[in-house]
Amino acid sequence: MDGRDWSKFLLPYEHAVEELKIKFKALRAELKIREELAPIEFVTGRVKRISSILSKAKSLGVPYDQLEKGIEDIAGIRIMCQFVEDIYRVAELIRERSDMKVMYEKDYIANKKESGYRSYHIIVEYPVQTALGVKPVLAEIQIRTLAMNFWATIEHSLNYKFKEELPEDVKQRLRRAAEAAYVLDQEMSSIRDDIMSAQKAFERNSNLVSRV
Ligand code: 0O2
Repeated sequence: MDGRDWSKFLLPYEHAVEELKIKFKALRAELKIREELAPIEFVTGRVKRISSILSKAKSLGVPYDQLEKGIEDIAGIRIMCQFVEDIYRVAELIRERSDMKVMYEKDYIANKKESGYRSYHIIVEYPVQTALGVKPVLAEIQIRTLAMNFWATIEHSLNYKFKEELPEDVKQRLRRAAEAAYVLDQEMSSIRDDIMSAQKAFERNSNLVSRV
């Protein structure tokens, strides 16, 4: 493929990322109005770089004429949540949508990756309206807490700097850091639960007092 062919190939993915970002940011805004503790903190998106598409295709053995089906994260969306419970809530909201079709899901929270990586991935098929008609493209939606994102961002950049040849002791420390991030997530959830229970008890007491 030359530069022009790549631009044509990537166009629907660029549209998909832009549209999905707008849609999930709108969902975030709506939930912020409707709910006291909205589940979405922030949303980002990117189209995979050509060099990354080619190296992933090579490592997965995907032929160039099968990139659309073989590489599922050319269009990528990230949704960051405050709490682990919010991740499953957002996944449910995605399943209920009629503007995208869930193809499959990967729960790297219940089943963390060897590196220590945790996130919830949903592969969706999203219909992009092009000048030539509807073009369905695959997009990967990664849903994670702020702590999971903190860890994944740093681990990714360290791997990139060291060309995926991190020394074993560094990998081990990163795995431990991933566990520390997960313990932090659990503690934050527990603090939230305690505050919510205390607030409910306070509201119940206030109602009783106002009735007297
Ligand atoms: P980039 O730069 O984010 O685009 P598998 O064959 O199952 O191991 P597969 O099929 O590539 O992996 O899909 P998977 O597991 O859903 O992971 C795809 C993306 O998840 C990655 O994209 C990363 O964004 C993220 N990810 C997965 N594992 C790790 C990890 O150990 N550390 C970090 N930081 N991110 C991870 P790319 O293409 O690797 O990179």
